[in-house]
Amino acid sequence: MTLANDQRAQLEALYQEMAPANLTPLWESLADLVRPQPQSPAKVHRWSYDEVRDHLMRAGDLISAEQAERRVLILENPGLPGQSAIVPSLYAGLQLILPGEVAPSHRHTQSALRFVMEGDGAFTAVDGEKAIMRPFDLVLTPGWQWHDHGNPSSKPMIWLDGLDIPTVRHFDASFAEHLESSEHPETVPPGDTLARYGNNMRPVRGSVADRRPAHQPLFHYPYVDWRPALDAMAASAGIDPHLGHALEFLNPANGGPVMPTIAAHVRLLPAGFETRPRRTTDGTVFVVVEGSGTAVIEGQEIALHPRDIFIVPSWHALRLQAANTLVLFGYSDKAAQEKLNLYKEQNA
Ligand code: 1HN
Repeated sequence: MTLANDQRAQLEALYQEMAPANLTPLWESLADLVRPQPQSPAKVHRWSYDEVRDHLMRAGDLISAEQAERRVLILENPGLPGQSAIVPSLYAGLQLILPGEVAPSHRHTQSALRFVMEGDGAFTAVDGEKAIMRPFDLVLTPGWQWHDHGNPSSKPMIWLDGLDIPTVRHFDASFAEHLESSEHPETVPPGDTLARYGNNMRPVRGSVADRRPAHQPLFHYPYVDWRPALDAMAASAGIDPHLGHALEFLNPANGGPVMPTIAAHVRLLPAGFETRPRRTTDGTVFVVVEGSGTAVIEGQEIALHPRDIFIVPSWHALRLQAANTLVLFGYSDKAAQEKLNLYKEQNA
């Protein structure tokens, strides 16, 4: 905008006079507000699992899960300081639960996923049904479902929490409640819902609504199921040049993404494979499940090692290079963006 000097001076005087009335001129910020393409404030970043784990274990010596309610280190994007956000719409943290500990039952409008990084045999109980967790299992606690965690095993358990906290904050729609007792009473035996809904089947007749919310029945996607599915796909299908072999986790109630705001998927790249560049509007959080290689994100190279966590901000082109069989888990706000007709991708 080019303005004459006296015009600029008079406008500045006007801005000062209108500020106490809570008014600002759109023409000074229009270009920032309505951009020709996304310009994410989030930065490309990788957290080394071992480094986060060291800090988390030290926290484990200093504060109990019961005291903390949830003993979590937030993975804060360096471009979004103080916002508890890993990308603008999503949160990520690493949670530690030590042998014998209980993280008390609560529920909130935020939707959450857990992706197990380490340990074996701790549980998340969702509305009183335990999902016994093993490495690289995906467990959901959809919005407004009671959840507590416990670790009856003899080893620490660590998982990645992925939540839509910044999204719910954006909509100003956060509600939360605590259960009086720290553990929800057991409603059905562990694995009951997985048997009913996890095999592409559902009860012919059943009291779905009074056991599990009909819109969101399934909450456990075990590694022992999804990992062989990727291998089978890799053995028989042509490979997608942009994704490798990729499978999305589904909500069996509607065939859509796992939760209303969050989509999650896994992908496998065979040794030596390199993907073509692809950019999407859903900034994505990735976990390296297995293998090693390189992620090239808008030209920035990131070395990938097992259990590392890295992010690809919105509209950043990603290329993946697999040194050996590379398996990744990823989650993003694609589910929300598709509902809002915002999602776009470009495959080069
Ligand atoms: C939460 O409920 C959990 O249940 C973990 O494990 C992390 C971060 C913010 C708000 C709620 C959990 C959370 C959270």
